[in-house]
Amino acid sequence: MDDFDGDATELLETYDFLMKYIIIGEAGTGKSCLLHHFIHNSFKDHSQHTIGVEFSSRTVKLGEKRIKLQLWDTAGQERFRSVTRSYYRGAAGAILVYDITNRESFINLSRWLADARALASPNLVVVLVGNKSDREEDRQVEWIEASRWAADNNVHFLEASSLTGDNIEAPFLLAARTILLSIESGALDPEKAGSGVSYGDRALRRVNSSSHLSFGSLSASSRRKRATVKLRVGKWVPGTRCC
Ligand SMILES: Nc1nc2c(ncn2[C@@H]2O[C@H](COP(=O)(O)OP(=O)(O)OP(=O)(O)O)[C@@H](O)[C@H]2O)c(=O)[nH]1
Ligand SMILES: [Mg+2]
Repeated sequence: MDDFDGDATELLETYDFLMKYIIIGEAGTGKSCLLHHFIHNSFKDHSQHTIGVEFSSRTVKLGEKRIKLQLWDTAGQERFRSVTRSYYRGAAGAILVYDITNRESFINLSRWLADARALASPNLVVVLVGNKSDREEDRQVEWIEASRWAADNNVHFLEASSLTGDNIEAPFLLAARTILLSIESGALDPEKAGSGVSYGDRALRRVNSSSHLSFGSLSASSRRKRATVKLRVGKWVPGTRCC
């Protein structure tokens, strides 16, 4: 946790950007556990199927920017599909989860992605997560196959374990960094309705005082001692949009 400076319980909730994320994928792939580990830094014992949608949030730091993530953990079960879909609207980021020990959850990814792209922000940033990487002996989906699928579908990809905590923060930070870069390039306008991002009061104050938002700290973040974008993406997909 040294390389990560986020605290969901902070009293002084100032932030530069507010970003909406959805966590999607088949039932039982470990979405709730992934999110629980990200928020509480521990494995969620005895996780039950999510009923509908559950909300949580955490503020993270990327370079000089404080970003509040609004996280919508959706139920994977088919019977909740119409309810959960209604939460896709205006999401800036999607964490798309499959279980590396369950081939079915991988086969169905296309459907999840199509739904998300149809309903969320037009600039939706998707990070594919192959969860349960601790269960190597039960693996049914090879890393190379998933990385090809990710490249073909223009999404980021990594494997993680909600049990051990391995790579648990990377998907959330990676999506945030990609979204920030889109804002910087002008591709994404936080003031546009449905963008999935809005300015926090910290950013507005800065805009007022300088009329210009600088993201220089992002690209320089890896050089900074307190850099927070130290993503462990060893299993990265060459040619995808980030890093
Ligand atoms: N070994 C291992 N088990 C995991 C991991 N993540 C989740 N699990 C287990 O997988 C099961 C399902 O986890 P959940 O987080 O509830 O799954 P979900 O995707 O939220 O399921 P729905 O809410 O029904 O969509 C639970 O029994 C967890 O203990 C992991 O990284 N490794
Ligand atoms: Mg769940």
